[in-house]
Amino acid sequence: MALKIGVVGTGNMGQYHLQRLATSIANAQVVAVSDVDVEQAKRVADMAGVARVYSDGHQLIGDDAVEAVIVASPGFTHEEYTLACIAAGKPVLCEKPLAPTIDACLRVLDAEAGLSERLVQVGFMRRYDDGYRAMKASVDAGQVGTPLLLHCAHRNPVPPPGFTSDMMLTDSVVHEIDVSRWLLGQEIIAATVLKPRRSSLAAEQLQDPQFVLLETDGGVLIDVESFVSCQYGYDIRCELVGESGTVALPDQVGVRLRRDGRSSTEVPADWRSRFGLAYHAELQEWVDGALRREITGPSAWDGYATTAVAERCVEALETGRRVVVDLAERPELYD
Ligand code: ISE
Repeated sequence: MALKIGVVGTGNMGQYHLQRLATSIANAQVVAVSDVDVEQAKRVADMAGVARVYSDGHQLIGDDAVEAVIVASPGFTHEEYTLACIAAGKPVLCEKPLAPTIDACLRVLDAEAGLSERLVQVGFMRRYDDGYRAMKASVDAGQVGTPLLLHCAHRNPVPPPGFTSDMMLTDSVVHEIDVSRWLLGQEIIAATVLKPRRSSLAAEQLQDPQFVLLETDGGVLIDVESFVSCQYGYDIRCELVGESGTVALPDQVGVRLRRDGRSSTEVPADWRSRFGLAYHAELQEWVDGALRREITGPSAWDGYATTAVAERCVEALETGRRVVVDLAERPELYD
């Protein structure tokens, strides 16, 4: 039996998920879409053969034909739609961020924490990447001993129009914040953001690159280079240093080409090509979990903790100071 899904938001991410759901995800059927731009929603619905189209996400969530919801609308709308899904008792996969502010995330946590089951999953797809999963398996098996340091780089060739220095933290580094917490099983307790020399190729308004230093409650130091105008491709790196060895993400090699005296591999163009398989695994596991009413992916707590750290990173960028992250008490539902 297929899970009947409604997709809120038919922009880039909504269409990206829809296409995959329509072509390669088992046991899933998109039955409704919504977008404030209802003409666009109709075009997307026609292409995907979806009959029910709404201009208001709340109507979609209230539709009895919809059993589970993907929220892929702009970040500032995530709180209201996720709260509506919780109130309707429907599983929801909410694209990151869970909500753009700490207070908004806490409202979602409060709404879900009183339930006996989790309904909310946040779209941190890196946890579904084979490379990161292999790293975590290695760390958990004790192959490199107690973790001490984590070195990360997040490089985009060029930023999208309107990208800001703050977004380098809240939109990009937020992935490293989530995946570090998950790899280490630790929370981040402080953040410092340093400003290296600006790239002359960066857009005028951007402090690019940035160097982020995070401290965990287990004493691990995490450094993240955020560089969104690196020019050459989409490059994600991660190496964990433990007491007895190191473990790192593999290069995403398609084929290795040797010619003209050189040996080369391609660098992915963007996150879609780099994390396409991870997005697939994320969706399939979410669909399977929603059918069993057992949501296991990144939780509302993870969404809250990452937004909390990202907000403190923005403060650290602005002030040049080390900023402490104070998390709320974690509700039992997330243990
Ligand atoms: C974008 O929003 C993403 O989520 C990508 O995964 C990330 O690599 C990129 O930097 C963000 O802007």
